[in-house]
Formats: sequence, C-alpha cells, structure tokens
Amino acid sequence: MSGSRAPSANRRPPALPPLRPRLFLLGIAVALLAAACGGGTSPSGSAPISPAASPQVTLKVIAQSIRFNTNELAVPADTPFKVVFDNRDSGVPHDFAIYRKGPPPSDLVAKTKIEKGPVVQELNVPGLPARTYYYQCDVHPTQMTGTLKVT
Ligand SMILES: [Cu+2]
Repeated sequence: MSGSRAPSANRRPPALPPLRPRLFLLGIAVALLAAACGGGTSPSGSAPISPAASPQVTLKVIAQSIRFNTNELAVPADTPFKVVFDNRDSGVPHDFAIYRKGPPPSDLVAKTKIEKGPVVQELNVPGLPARTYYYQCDVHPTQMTGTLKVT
C-alpha cells in the first residue's frame, strides 16, 4: 500500500516565530525608556527657581520693639541667599521686604508675608547684581528700614 501520505507533507514549515514584530516593539520600548530617562533627574514638584540647591549665604534679621536689629546688611553679588527673619514682637505684624530703590521703596525684589509675631520667616532671594538695595518692614516704613549692600 502506497496510499500513505508522503512524510514530507507533514513537515512543518520552517519555524518563524513572530520575532521581528517583537523585536520592533522592544525597540520602541527601549526608545521610550531612554526618552523618559534622558531628561535628567529633576525632582518633581515646585522647586524654587534658583538653580542652587540651597543658598550658602544666610542673613539673620530680628524684629523687636518695632525695630530691626540691624540697618545694614551685605551679601556677595550674583549669589542666592536666604534671609531668616525673626519677628519677636508678639501680636505685632512685620514683614521683610527688599527693594531696588528707596526710600520711598520701589521695584520690589522679594518680601515675606506680613505676619504677626512671634514668627520666624524665611525668604529665599536669587543672586542679585551688585548695587545698594533698600529694605524695610512695609508695616513700619519709617521705623524699620535698612540698606542691603550687594558687592
Ligand atoms: Cu514692622
């Protein structure tokens, strides 16, 4: 009997698993991953604008008896700095505001909120070009004033 089918008919076609599409998709995935990771590692959220992680220069200013403890401050130019403003006047509102010109104050650089003491506020200020600035408490602009020298 020669009715049996030729064994060759039973032969499977050469195995070709869908390797190409897989590789293609893998390629896309790798590309996407690379794109996702390629943008650097900037932390999410509302980071301050200043590129420096945290200012190295810190000024301490105390408000007490409706007076600043100093009427002259100095910082290096083009260097972000932080003002720690310690309002020790219980129940009395103060703020700390830096202006490019004054008095009278104009061209605000940065300021804290007006808040009743006792409270300690922090003000982060970007690097400033060298010049003499003016600062005051906006609530007491005749009693609480000073000069900020950026050099
Ligand atoms: Cu004040």
